[in-house]
Amino acid sequence: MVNVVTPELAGRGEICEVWRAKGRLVDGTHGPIRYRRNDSMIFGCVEIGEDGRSGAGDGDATSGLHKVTDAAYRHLFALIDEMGYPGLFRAWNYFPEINAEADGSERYWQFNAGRQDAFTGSGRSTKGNVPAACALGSVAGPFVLYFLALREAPLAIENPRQICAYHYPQRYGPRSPTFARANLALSHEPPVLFVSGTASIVGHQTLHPGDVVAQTAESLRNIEAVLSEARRVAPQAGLQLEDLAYKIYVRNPADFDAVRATFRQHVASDVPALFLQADVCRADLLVEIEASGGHALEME
Ligand code: 3EB
Repeated sequence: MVNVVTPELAGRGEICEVWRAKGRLVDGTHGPIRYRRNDSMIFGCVEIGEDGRSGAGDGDATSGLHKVTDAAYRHLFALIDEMGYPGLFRAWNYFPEINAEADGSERYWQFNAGRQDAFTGSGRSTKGNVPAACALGSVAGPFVLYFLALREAPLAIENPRQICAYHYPQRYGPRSPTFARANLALSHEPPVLFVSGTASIVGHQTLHPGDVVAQTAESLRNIEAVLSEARRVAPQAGLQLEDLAYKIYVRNPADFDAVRATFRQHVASDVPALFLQADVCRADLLVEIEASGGHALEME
C-alpha cells in the first residue's frame, strides 16, 4: 500500500487502485521498498520524505529531491536485478511542488537528474529500452515511486509526433527525462501495454498553452499515434483507444468538466477513466493522460 495525494475530481473520497496477479505470491522488503512478486512480475513501492526540504546550507550542490529520487531508483534496480526481474516495465512518480524552483532549479529537473544518475549508476541505458512512466505533482506528501518489472525486457514504443523524451533539448532541463512513450510486454497473452503520461506536446514543444480543451484533444492524438505504433508490433492485440483504461490528471480542478467533456467526445462513455487532480511537469501543461490495456480491469 502506498498513499498518493492526487485527489479524485468529483470523487466520493478515498479511492484505491489494486493490481492483482496470478499464481503464488511472495512479498518482502528491500531497503525502503516493499514488494510482492509472482513467477513473471514484481510490483514494488517506496515513499521517501525529503528531510530538510530546501537542502540549503549543507554545502551540497545536490538537492534533496535529486538525492531521494536517485536513492529510490538505485534500490529499485538492486531489487529487480537481484530477484531476476530486470525488465522495468512501468514507473509511477509523484512528489509535491513539481513546478517549484528550489536550490536554483525546477524540482522536476532535479527529479530528472536523480533518475538519470540512478539509471547510469546501475549500469542501465538512459535511452531506448527505458520504462513507460509518469511524473506528477502531488498535492502533498513524500516522494512516491511505484513500479512493475518483468522477467524479460518489455518493448519500448515511441511516438512519431514527438521527439523521444530522452532527446529533449536542454531548455526543458539540463538532464533529459528517462522514459519511453509506451512499453509493451509481448510475452503476455494478450500483450500488456502501458502508455506513459501523455500531454499536449508535439516535437518537443507545448501546444495550446492556456487552452485546456485543445490540450486534451492533442494529448489524445498523441495516444492514438502511440497506439498505432504499438499495433504495428502487436497487430493481433486489441489496442484501439476504446480498449484501454485511462487516468487523466488535471492541473486546475475548475477545468474538470471541460476536460471530461472533451475526453468523452473522443472516447466512449463505457471506457474506464479516472480523473485526478495533479500538477503536470511543465507549468504550461494543464492536463496529462495515461493509459493501459491487455490486463483485466474492474471499476467499482
Ligand atoms: C512529456 O511528454 C510530459 O518524466 O517520467 C510524461 C510522462 C511526462 C513521463 C517523466 C514526464 C514523464 O514530457 C511529461
